[in-house]
Amino acid sequence: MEQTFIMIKPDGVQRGLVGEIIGRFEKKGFSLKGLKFLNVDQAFAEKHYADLSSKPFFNGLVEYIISGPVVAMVWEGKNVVTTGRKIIGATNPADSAPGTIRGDFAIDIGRNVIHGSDAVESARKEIGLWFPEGVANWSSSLQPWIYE
Ligand code: DAT
Ligand code: MG
Repeated sequence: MEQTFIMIKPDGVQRGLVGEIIGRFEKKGFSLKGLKFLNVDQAFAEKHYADLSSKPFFNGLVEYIISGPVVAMVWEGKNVVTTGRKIIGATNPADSAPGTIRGDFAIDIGRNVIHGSDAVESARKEIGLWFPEGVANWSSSLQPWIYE
């Protein structure tokens, strides 16, 4: 089954949105496979966002991600990468539809509350970076009520 990497950024933690965000993925029917609450350092944040290292906002982005603890998660389910991105909403909260996490809880692009992998391949890379020890092995007993 497909997996994605989801991270609640420091602003999401500070603003008390952890339960709300986890609840949205849970209620959708996705399965939580990995979860940790941690601070990352500059080198780690730069690695996570390596693809964006040439962007003018890169240094500010790294400073933001290391400014407080984050919630790192692995979620599993059918099409979870694409659907997870839809649940999160557009990168710039000015363009995120109401009903999405960023549309409901964010205003500025540099404080957009949450990260989600943008493709199956980047999800695989990000899960490897954030969860080198692996994730939990379980499957929900509700699966027959979620999948036909
Ligand atoms: P996403 O997080 O939706 O995958 P991204 O990977 O293009 O978006 O960029 C990573 C983060 O960098 C994004 O969540 C917020 C920040 N960012 C992106 N574009 C930006 C811009 N033009 N100005 C400031 N910050 C930006
Ligand atoms: Mg991205």
